[in-house]
Amino acid sequence: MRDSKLLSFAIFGVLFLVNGVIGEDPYRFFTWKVTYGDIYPLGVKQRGILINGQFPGPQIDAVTNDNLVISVFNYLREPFLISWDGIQQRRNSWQDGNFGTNCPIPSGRNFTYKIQVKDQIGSFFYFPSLKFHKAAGGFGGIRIWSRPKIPVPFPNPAGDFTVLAGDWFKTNHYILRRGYLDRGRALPNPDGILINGRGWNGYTFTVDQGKTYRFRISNVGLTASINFRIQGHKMKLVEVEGSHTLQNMYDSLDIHLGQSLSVLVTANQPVQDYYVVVSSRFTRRVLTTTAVLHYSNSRKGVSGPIPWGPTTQIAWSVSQARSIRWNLTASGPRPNPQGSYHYGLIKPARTIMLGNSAPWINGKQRYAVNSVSYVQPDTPLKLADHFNIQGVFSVGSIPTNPTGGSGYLQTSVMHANFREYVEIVFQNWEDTVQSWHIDGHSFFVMGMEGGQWTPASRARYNFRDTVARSTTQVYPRAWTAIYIALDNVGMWNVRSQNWERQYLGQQFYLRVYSPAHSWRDEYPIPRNALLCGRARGRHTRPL
Ligand SMILES: *[C@@H]1O[C@H](CO)[C@@H](O)[C@H](O)[C@H]1NC(C)=O
Ligand SMILES: CC(=O)N[C@H]1CO[C@H](CO)[C@@H](O)[C@@H]1O
Repeated sequence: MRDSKLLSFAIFGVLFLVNGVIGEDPYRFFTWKVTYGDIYPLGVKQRGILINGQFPGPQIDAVTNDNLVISVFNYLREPFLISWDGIQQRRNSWQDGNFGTNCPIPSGRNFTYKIQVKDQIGSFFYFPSLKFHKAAGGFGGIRIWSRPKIPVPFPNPAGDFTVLAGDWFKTNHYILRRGYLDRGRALPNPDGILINGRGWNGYTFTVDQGKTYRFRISNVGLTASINFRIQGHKMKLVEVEGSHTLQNMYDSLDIHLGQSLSVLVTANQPVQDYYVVVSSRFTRRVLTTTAVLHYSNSRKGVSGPIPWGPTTQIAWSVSQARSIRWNLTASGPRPNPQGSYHYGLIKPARTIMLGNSAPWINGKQRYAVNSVSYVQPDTPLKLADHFNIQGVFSVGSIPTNPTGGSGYLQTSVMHANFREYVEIVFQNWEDTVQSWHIDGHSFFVMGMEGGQWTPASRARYNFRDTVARSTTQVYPRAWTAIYIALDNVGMWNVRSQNWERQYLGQQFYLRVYSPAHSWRDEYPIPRNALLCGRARGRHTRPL
């Protein structure tokens, strides 16, 4: 039974590769100018990072399998890269836009990303990955629509809103970076929350009474989980990072760092304006901001008390997380194992356990995974690997289980075999909520619970209808376990979505490796790849 299923996945895989010719799908072209610009999101002037003059940056709309050609012109005085959260970059970690995969676009230069949103739907976002630029903007929403013939498990909404929300600092990003992080000092608390780049009642969503709207909400913040709610309105959850969910109703939803989801909201209340509220979660001081849900014929502004968020802390959030399930009968592209709902029937080949910690190293605050605090090499790992440049990294430079030892600095790369099916347990012994992301893949969230994970914990996994997503939270002194099909050859960033932690070392790269070196498994290096560090002067094609 199990073997015949695996065989059918394999056959499907071959057909997929034979048919999956990149040239057949439509192209969409974007030209982005990245500049500094004055922004005043919390009332004080800050140097923001704008894309085509906009903060947040422009929305990307795409249909499943579209090819996106995005030319980025860097007019900052610093090197710059954009990464694409949750976009799987199949066979193509060359376009992932982290320092481990790409050379930074130098000041005054340009680079053209070529990205195919293969077999994906859903709500995602892009962000600047280097130098704490994310604290200055440079992020924007990505919507991947289903192809016209693919049924979507809910009626077409009357409108589709992107909500980019998150905590924000009034301090400029280079001071956060140079004055705090680079000196080994933890960041101060954030100053507020932004909704689409605006503070209190700064942003308006206009709706017609009686109609239903989709809100795609991403937590693009730096350090805090958030809670989202709309005064007087219930929300029907329909999608989480590309998985169509069971359509449960919620009064409010927790969204952890880097996570995205979609809800449907029907404007079924008396005609007036209502608060759209985002507040920080699990922070000592609760930060709150509001936007406005404006009924198109309303003459009455927002009024009444701002609805409270959940007052109970962890238990409420955990039980809400468990209620988020996959709609097994909804159509749409599926995560691997391709075309299958049977992720729970396949036995993982091994278990990797990742423990986060906050060690002091050489008198500086750092963050670590299995005691290793990641340091940037002088050359992107992907290029060092491709050109076989020795001494940049070594595979196996991070243990696959927590060691309990004290923290140390290392350019950490973990080995994995192409098509390996792996269980990863994120074990959190700290007092803060963690948020973990894996590039190039989506994974099944099997379970989360307090305490230490043991093999007996598997008895309480969801083997049937959990969602596949690319970012999962891990509660304080608790674990979260995932199953992941490593079906995408490349050099993939595994990171904390807390940007202070990511910047100070809570990340590493997973090198998903195939000895076949076939273009069926991984595209060749792009002709326009920037070459830097010890890859400078090499050639992207053999001479
Ligand atoms: C799941 O999707 C199906 C098919 O589109 C839809 O009819 C159904 O209402 C959904 N079920 C739930 C519980 O959300
Ligand atoms: C679209 C575009 O103008 N691309 C330019 C980017 O920069 C290179 C040189 O670095 C030019 O050759 C391209 O024409």
